[in-house]
Amino acid sequence: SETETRTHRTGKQQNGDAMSETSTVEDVFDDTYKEKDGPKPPRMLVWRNIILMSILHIGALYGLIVIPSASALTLAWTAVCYLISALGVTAGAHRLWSHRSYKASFPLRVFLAIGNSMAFQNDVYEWARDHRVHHKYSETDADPHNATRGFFFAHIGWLLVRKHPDVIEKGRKLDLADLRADKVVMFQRRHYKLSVVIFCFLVPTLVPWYFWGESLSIAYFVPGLLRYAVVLNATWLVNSAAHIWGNRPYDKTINPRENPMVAFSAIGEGFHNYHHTFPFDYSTSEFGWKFNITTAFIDLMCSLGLAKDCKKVSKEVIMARIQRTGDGSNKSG
Ligand code: ST9
Ligand code: ZN
Ligand code: ZN
Repeated sequence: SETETRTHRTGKQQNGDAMSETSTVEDVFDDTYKEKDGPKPPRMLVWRNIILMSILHIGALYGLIVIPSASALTLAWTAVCYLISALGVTAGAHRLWSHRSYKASFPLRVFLAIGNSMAFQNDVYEWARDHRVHHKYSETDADPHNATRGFFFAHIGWLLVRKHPDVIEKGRKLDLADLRADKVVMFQRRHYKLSVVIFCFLVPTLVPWYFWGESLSIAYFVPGLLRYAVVLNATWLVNSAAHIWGNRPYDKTINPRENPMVAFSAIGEGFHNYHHTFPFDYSTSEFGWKFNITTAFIDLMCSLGLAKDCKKVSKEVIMARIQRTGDGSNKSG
């Protein structure tokens, strides 16, 4: 059921690294792209998104205020929803579908797609397409959340304006055949809106109401809106904070950084200097389960026979890279 895709040599490899790793997707930085000269296209606000995102965040603030009135079970359920939706992004859209860093069986892919709809961050196909252009054209006009445009743009601003034409132009040239061949990805894309209504809003709200008599309002605002907004912001911090603050032990020539606080809230996705250096590593980090629930989850899935073929960079390659391009801050030596 898993599709094999073309194998690309990594750009870093051509630069003379003693690495043998290859990447199966177009997630490798392309240093041949040059931004177009001349004035940048005007910024075009998308008022619909500005209004919806404002309403969401006001609703989430209200959810924060009513936390003391929520039952312990509802709070536990909120944590469960956080975890499932976060895994749908980290283990699903990111490590599996954007980077193909491991292989997942059909039932696991169904679970991850449900978690992904619960996270409501665009369908897997669109998410992975934007994410592959982000890696390939990092910090340029063709990067959807180009962090050189500042914290706000990288965090949420990019979802409130029309995309730079280069994002779409370069995105259209990406090879996404592996995604189109995945029936779970295409099914989620076809039924995306309905799946979001069910898994992002109805299920989080109705479970506490039906099973332990929580008020519909608290169930809607806490495990529903507040949980959704927190997962969004934890995700966006990888694009904003982890592209601005932190050490660069693996490659000091790129912007992405190691940010432990982001790693914690994004269940393992804040080791972002490592991740942009070795995008195909299933763990997105050198340090195993440390701040990395997602890696623990994938390892558990492997032990249950639901996942396999995890790609991992060897210690020797990591050490050689630290020596060659690191900023000297690494503590693993
Ligand atoms: C959200 C996404 O929040 C978050 C992603 C974060 C990524 C983080 C990565 C970090 C690493 C992983 C860490 C995970 C940590 C998780 C922690 C969990 C605790 N290539 O889009 P349109 C085409 S979403 C090729 O309308 P505009 C497109 O197909 C939040 N083509 O562009 C279309 O073609 P056609 C909820 C592309 O008009 C045409 O272009 N969702 C590409 O500029 C127009 O597309 C929202 O808020 C591409 N890359 O509008 C809605 N892109 O016409 C967000 C586009 O032929 N989106 N195309 O069909 C929008 O409303 C709009 O996209 C827009 C831009 C307003 C932002
Ligand atoms: Zn990044
Ligand atoms: Zn990535």
